[in-house]
Amino acid sequence: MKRLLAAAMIAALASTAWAQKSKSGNSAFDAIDKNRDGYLSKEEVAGDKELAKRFTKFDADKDGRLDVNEFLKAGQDNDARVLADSAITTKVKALLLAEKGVPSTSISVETYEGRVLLSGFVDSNAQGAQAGKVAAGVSGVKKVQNNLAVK
Ligand SMILES: [Ca+2]
Ligand SMILES: [Ca+2]
Repeated sequence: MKRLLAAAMIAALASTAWAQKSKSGNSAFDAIDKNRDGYLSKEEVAGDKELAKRFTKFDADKDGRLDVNEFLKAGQDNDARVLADSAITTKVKALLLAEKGVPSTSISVETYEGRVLLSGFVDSNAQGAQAGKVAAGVSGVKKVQNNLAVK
C-alpha cells in the first residue's frame, strides 16, 4: 500500500514538472508565441487571419497583447461564430430546398459573420430574387450578397 502511494506521488510530481515546461499549458498558444514571453503580440498573430482581424476585440484588458486566457476566449468566440455561420447556411439551404420554383441544387450558399453569399445559376432574374429573399428572411442574416446569374 505504501509503495503504491509513493508511486502515485512520484507520478503526480512528474506530471507537474512536465506541465511546467510550457508557460501557458496550451500548445496552440505556444506555437504562435514565437518569442516565448507568454503573450501574443500583433506581429505574432499576423499569420492567423481571424486572430489578427479581431485582435483589439480579443485583447480584453487592452494591454496590446493577448495572454493565454484572452487567447482561449478568442478560440471560443471563433468557434461560436463558425457554428452560427454554419447554422445559417444549413437553414438557408433547407428553405431554398423547400421553396417552389427555385433550383436549389444549383445554388451554392456560404456564410461568413452572418453575411450570406449566394452563387450559381438560376433560370430567371425572378428566381434569383426569390432565392435572395428567402436567404434574407433567415434569422441571424445580416446581409445577402446575391451573385446568382441567369443561365
Ligand atoms: Ca510573444
Ligand atoms: Ca491583453
